[in-house]
Amino acid sequence: MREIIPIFIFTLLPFILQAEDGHSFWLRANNTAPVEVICPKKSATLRIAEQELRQGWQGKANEKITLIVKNDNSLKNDGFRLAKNRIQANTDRGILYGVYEMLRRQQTGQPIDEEVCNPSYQRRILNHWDNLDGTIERGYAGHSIFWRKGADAFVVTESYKRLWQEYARANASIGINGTVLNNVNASPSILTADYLQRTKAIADVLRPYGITTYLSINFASPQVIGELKTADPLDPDVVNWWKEKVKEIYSLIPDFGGFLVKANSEGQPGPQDFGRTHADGANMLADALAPFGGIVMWRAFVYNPSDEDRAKQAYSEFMPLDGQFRDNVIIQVKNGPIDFQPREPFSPLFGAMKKTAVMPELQITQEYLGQSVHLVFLATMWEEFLKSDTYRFGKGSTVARCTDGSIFSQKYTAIAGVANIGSDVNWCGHHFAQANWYAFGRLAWNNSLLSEQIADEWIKLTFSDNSREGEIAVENSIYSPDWQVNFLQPVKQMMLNSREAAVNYMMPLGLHHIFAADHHYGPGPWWAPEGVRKDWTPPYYHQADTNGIGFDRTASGSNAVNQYHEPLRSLFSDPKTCPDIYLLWFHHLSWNHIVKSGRTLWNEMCYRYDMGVQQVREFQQIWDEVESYVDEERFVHVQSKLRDQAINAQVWKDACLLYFQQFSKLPIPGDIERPVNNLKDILSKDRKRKNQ
Ligand code: GCV
Repeated sequence: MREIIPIFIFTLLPFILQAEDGHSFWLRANNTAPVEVICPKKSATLRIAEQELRQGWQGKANEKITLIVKNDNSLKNDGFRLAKNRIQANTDRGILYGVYEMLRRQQTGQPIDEEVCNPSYQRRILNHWDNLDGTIERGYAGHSIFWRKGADAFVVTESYKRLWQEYARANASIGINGTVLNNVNASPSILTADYLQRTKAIADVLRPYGITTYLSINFASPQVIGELKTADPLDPDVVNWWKEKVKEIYSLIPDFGGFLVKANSEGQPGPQDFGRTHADGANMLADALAPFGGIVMWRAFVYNPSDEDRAKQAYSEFMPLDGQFRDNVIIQVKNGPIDFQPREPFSPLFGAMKKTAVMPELQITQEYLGQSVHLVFLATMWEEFLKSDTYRFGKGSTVARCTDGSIFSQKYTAIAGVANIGSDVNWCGHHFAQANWYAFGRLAWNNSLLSEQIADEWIKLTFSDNSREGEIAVENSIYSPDWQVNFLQPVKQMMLNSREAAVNYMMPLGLHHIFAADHHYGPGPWWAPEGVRKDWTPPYYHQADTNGIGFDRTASGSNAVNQYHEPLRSLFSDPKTCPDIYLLWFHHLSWNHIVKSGRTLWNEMCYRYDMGVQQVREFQQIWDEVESYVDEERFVHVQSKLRDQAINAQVWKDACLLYFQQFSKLPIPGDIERPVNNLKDILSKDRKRKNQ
């Protein structure tokens, strides 16, 4: 148990909160007392572990902490055994994670009891969609921290090294142990000598923090940079080209992790260009990587403009290949069957592939959730996803258990998150977007953590001040009942409600992909210009007409329900049993259909959109009321973002209701606030934005 130190709340001293820019992530606390660290083994990673303990120690003065690397069968991979004055692990990396856990517990007031902590997934990986010219696809927090264009593109300055080190430290502190440095829409140039040298320089900085480096590759690389006539995965020259390339990479980066591949998707080249299958392509790369211990993360995000419902295509493509992949291939599957929407049911591929390793891909960057403007805490969405029961192996076959090795064994288990990190000083553009980076790491480590606990930890670590005047805690301490009641509780509630609020004001009741143009920010249910692929336009997804709204995915429609295991198939098929949250995902229903609340579908839509707007207005109030607990820099920043979010939420509500009203021809219920924007003006602003 944590020693209880007498703590009194000191309220008389003048109280000034230090301005903060968010760059330190949660690693803000300086030690409150000296600590002696004993670590018999020496390594770069252990040196970091020792230093972190000394720097962040919040226990009693002059305590001794021992760090022991020793084989223990109860520990898996990077796991560690925590005790009051001791951390033990099989690996140096395990010790480092143990140290961060000890510091987290100290700073959040949790006990440090004897406990074994093993990670849910062996590989906990960030995916950066960073382009080699320094831009970031779906990045909303500045430029790439890895790549830049221009004459200095390959110069490794001290300031870059410092930034990479800070990045590595932040990731290690939440258990992330791998990173893919470049966009899945990969430039073949990443495998040329200059870029590999830079990759080596980055890998060298990340390594002591236990971060393994991976790269996304372009399947046509042998043709584009290797000058071969083909990239056919069964061609001996191509096979040899990849073998040589892999050898070259390992000569520079001996612990290189492997490749991430987007193939035959959204215009990217792939094995199907040569009449081969995804398995042929993935296995060829896997064979090249296997002698070095590397893996292939092959994405299942594939779909083409065809008559088949987009939501079905990944399953149709990959299920027939189950069992054909090498054991160092993992199929990386997005959480939902379409594309990181504010809400989707889980992808039916989870649990369905039984002889192939599968890993979840989550999106931390808020491409479809207000980007770096809206406060949306994603842990609740990920918790909903990980806990979804696939029923593949009976009740309790959750997505988490189908992917972490608990239900069927995989040689490698992994989880990926598309990063929201850029060159902005606070890394993520919005202070609260850091909570999503933090949450991804925590859930990758322990996929049964509750979002409430993650939010609780994050707020304490990010906004409290646990320094003491002697034995006296200062005002913003986690030990202050005032801080807990008036800051922690309301801010936590705001975070926990934020994703549902976004679903409400953007696309409630199972609506999806009704964004304007391809920026994926504002509403655009009407957007369907001539010549644009149908499956890239919102009407494909909402199917609104005078009869009703929603995508019929039952047996009378695309029959996507059939890809789910019973009892889900039946549950989703019947509008009476289909959960409201997925109603219009699976059904096309009349505007007067009665939903579970007893309201008509149209009225329910009006209530949900309005509720979303009201929720954001509440967030604004909550934030204004906690002003005295936050430094001015962060307070003003978040306050201004919330104002924009409130304006945007109103536009979402007005745009969607006024647009869909053209089909429903029904009035907005009398007790709901009227729209304040005209559809005409929203449409004309949207047009202008596109022409800019
Ligand atoms: C990296 C969506 C995004 C694209 C992204 C793609 C993917 O379509 O809008 O920007 O490309 O997903 O995950 O490959």
